[in-house]
Amino acid sequence: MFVANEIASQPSCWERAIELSGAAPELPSPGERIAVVGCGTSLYIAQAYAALRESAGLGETDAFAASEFPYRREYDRVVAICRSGTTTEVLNLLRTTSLPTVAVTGDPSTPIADSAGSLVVLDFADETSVVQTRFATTALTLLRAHLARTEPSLLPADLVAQAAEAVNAPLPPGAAGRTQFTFLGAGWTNGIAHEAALKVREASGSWTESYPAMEYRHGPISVTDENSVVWFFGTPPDGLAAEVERAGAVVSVSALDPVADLIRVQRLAVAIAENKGLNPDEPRNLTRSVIL
Ligand code: F1P
Repeated sequence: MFVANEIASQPSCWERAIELSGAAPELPSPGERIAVVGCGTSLYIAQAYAALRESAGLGETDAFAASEFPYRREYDRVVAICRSGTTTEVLNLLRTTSLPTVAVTGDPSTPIADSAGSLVVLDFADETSVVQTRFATTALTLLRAHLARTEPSLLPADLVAQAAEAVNAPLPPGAAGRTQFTFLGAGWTNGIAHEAALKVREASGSWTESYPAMEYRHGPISVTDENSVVWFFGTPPDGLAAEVERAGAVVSVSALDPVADLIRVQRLAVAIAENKGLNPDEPRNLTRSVIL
């Protein structure tokens, strides 16, 4: 199974990304007004990065699906995230915008090389799998480590060790046998929650949802029962984890860094697929790169 090996290789990929972040002058400087774009997983990584950068006061940062870019707005730079280097919406945007662009990609031998103004190449984190795991987390670690050069608190000093812990950490007992999965975040971890939901959806063909944690009380909790798993990234709002547990859900609250905790979700996605007799390397109706 390709995806299981790619999941396990994340600690060493993150280590290389942190090293590379010191030698990536193409990435935005503090104060620049930037737009970050991607599709699918890459969009959710863009959302996490945008919220992290803006909340740290490092510059106005908006995230968009590449298909939804607001062409009338002015930005100092567009940052595109694209593992394959071939996703149609990303290439269209890079080719049509007059703004300066930089792309973070896994494969510099693809059309993105001629479409973006500059490239940051994470070929060491590229993947064989359709379902993205290590490219996404490595791209986020690179971007986060680059921000941490100005604001060190954004990157835990033991992040790589936490990733190694997450590769082997126990999964919530009984979670892989459940049928409905909800991921909750706040601030920058909303992007992580969306990516977690996409991962379980893609790899295991399960019904998944994601919300800001405080929003869960405003409706979604009404369908929580003994078929549910509810996964918190970061500290849950007061009383919510207990409330969700009372409703019958398996609850995950972890002390790990949220991106390290995403590794546990990737492993959960594989475990659910195996329980259902599915091959997570062959998600239904999905291709490694979506070309329209
Ligand atoms: C975008 C994407 C992935 C998805 C699948 C198909 O890829 O939608 O998010 O998991 O692999 O492609 P990319 O633009 O980053 O290559």
